[in-house]
Amino acid sequence: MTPEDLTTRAGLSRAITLAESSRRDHQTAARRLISQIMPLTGKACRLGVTGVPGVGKSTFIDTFGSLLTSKGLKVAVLAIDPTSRRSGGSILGDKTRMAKLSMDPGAFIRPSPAGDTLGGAAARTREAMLLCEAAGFDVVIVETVGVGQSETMVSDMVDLLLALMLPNAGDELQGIKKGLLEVVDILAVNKCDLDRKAAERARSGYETALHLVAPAEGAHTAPVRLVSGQTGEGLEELWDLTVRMRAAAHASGALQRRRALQQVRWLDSLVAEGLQRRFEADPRIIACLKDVREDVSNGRMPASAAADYLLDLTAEPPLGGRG
Ligand SMILES: Nc1nc2c(ncn2[C@@H]2O[C@H](COP(=O)(O)OP(=O)(O)O)[C@@H](O)[C@H]2O)c(=O)[nH]1
Ligand SMILES: [Mg+2]
Repeated sequence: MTPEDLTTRAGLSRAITLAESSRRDHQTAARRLISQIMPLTGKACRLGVTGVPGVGKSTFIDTFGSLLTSKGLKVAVLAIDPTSRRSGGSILGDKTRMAKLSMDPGAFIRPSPAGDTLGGAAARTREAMLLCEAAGFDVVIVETVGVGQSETMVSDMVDLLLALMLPNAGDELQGIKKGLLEVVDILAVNKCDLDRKAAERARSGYETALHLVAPAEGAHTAPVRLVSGQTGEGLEELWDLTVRMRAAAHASGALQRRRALQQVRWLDSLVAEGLQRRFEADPRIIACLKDVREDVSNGRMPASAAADYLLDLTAEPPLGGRG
């Protein structure tokens, strides 16, 4: 495939499929394509959207995305789905919840593949994001369910992370994850059409919680807004806020630093995964790993000594290798 192929929707879809494939020749072709398109990437506004199931992510993305396409922006929607392995389903499997956007010629929706690992899913989503940018999309929305490490992972590939929250503050605040508060850039209390008063109470609750985790040196805390994905209330203001925050981060250099850090962390995680795969595929490890694990589990060998033993094994050049 060549970069020109990305100008059609079908071509973009095929390129993403190529990047998702585990076949080695596909991987090689995808890597080559991604290297070629690098100069065309990086201009899009990368926006993460997270929240528990039922908070209204699909409905929100449908309305918000439609608002953006009505402004002439091209919008791509991708997903990192930590639940797809277990359920076999995927976040964007229910395109019915994005009825408007899935019919919109200005939008591209890509259901998440049934991933093997969260890290693997994240790597594919990053590549899909680059392909969408090269295809000319102005806004790339990465959706994730707030499960496990997924929101940290999304925050690590976007410019801004938006968390949608339910308006029933009392119960919700108990369960809000500190990890989320630390990585969120904008918090939106969704479904504010249901109960205005409750939504306002939720807002001040979240504001308090955000101040508590804020870094001491007067750094900014995430703003909290009220929105309704159903009625569209607050979405225009939310987009304005997004644009303003991103422009400010660009002007201060914070956006460039964030992206540079993301690239290096991505490199590190690719290297770590590659080493892990190489380790697990090493015949010397395959030959003894089961026994060593058993020895560790029976307490015959301390885990630390066992790890040293295995790592020392692979530090030697492979049999028939060098020399
Ligand atoms: N009243 C109200 N209901 C909403 C709103 N957004 C979503 N819903 C409803 O909440 C339920 C879950 O929405 P969905 O978008 O599928 O949530 P997701 O699981 O986070 O993707 C559906 O029944 C929606 O109709 C909203 O802004 N207001
Ligand atoms: Mg959904």
